[in-house]
Amino acid sequence: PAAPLFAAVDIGASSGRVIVGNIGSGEVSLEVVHRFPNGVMEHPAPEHGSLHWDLDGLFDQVLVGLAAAAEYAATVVGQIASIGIDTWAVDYGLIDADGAMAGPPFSYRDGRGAKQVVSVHERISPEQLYQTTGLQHLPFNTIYQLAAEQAAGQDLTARHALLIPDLIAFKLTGVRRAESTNASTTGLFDAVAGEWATEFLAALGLPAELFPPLVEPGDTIGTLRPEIAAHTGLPATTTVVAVGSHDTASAVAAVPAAGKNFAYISSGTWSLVGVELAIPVLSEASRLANFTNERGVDGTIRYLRNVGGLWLLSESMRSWDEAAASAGTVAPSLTELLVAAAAEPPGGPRIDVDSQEFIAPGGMPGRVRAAVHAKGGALDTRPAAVVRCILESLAAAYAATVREAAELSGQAVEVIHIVGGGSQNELLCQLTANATGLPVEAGPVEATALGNVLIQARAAGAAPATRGELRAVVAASHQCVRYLPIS
Ligand code: ADP
Ligand code: LRH
Repeated sequence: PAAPLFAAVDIGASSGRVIVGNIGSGEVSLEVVHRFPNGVMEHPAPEHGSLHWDLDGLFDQVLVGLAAAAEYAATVVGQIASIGIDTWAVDYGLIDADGAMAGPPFSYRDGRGAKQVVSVHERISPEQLYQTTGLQHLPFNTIYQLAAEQAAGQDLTARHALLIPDLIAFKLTGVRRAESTNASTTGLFDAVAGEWATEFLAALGLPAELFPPLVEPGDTIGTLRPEIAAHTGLPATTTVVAVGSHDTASAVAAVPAAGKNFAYISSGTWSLVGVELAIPVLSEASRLANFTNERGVDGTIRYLRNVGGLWLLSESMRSWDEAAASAGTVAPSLTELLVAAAAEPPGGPRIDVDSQEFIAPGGMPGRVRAAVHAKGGALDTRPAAVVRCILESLAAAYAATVREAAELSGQAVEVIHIVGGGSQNELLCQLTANATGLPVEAGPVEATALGNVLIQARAAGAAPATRGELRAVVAASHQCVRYLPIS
């Protein structure tokens, strides 16, 4: 029979890819068969101004990628056995009984959630919320976005809220499920029981059936709808298998750590900085430090903080690109910027990368400078200086977060693993080693897709059982780059 292959659909806030994973003799190899850009889009008139994801466009790209996966499988005499889907967290689409979607999903960068924080907290106190969900307070958590739907008069009865990966799985299979790692980012999920926090749905007047039944990573969601199989050329038997559908859950599952005493930084649009635990930390100190207890694969706890990320850099670059285009010039590339930033003197001004003032798009270099000025500092307009400020500030935030994660959880940390797109940023990795005083192991870049593939492979009996063994498969397949602290 043809060798089983596993297709990972991994869509981040800045780009998506469809990757085919092949497991063989203790190693895993990946073939990227399709890449596509992603980004927030502003709603066209008459609703001009609100921020959304182009879900229809993304789904078209998923289909292109799956067709490419089928074609690739044929060339290596393999067969796609299953598909796993992961994306960023918290956002969702509303689906009616017929499966129709009420407009493109909102992006968490839209300000509508922040406007509902006070009214939600009047009904459920922040202490109660944390006791049950263990979730970091972020103004865009699903719970606040749903309150915004109510405030806008949106009819939520007879509808399902499907988080983005669940929505894509629904479009592929017709089956409505909620995968638990991503459900844990809603603010409506009980971190200890591993179930929906139905008392909070009731307290907010949300329908009890708003979310579909939960599934765990490794569970089968359904089989491809016949028209999707025909369209993509995938076998009619291809299943969609739940993985850590929260991209960060898949990334953490594939951190190539050898022992237990490690911290991870999943570095992309955001930086997810923390440790893996067996049970949640729901203390008042943890709430005040704004740490989250998100669910990981195998019921683990991803004890982490969502720290600002490379959005600050990519959004700055977008501004410089726009300015250069209107001046008829060309802005420096990412590589050029990082080389120039590395030559800047250390110890310059820093910003609070977690500040809410950086969530919305637009004019990022100006906002970074304004934040420096607000603290009495000065930052000149040269892109290299701005990039150095962003990276120094990120590294300082990583160091503080790793220290606090260890203190609040009691988990010892001897090494930091950086995975995701940001693991290629040598300056950021070195600054992180310097700021933490710990060795940094960088890579793999595609940890999220690896975690996605490995959980599917394990469900099919093609990968080992324990998380440690899965991590060993990643370590055997990937050479990390090591950065030692330089004082
Ligand atoms: P997300 O999943 O949130 O879309 P990724 O994990 O794909 O994010 O990471 C994207 C980020 O990785 C970019 O914003 C960029 O800063 C960084 N990056 C990508 N390629 C490189 C590179 N060659 N060198 C340094 N940094 C890179
Ligand atoms: C990273 C991520 C992160 C969430 C944010 C909304 O892609 O999923 O874990 O906090 O997006």
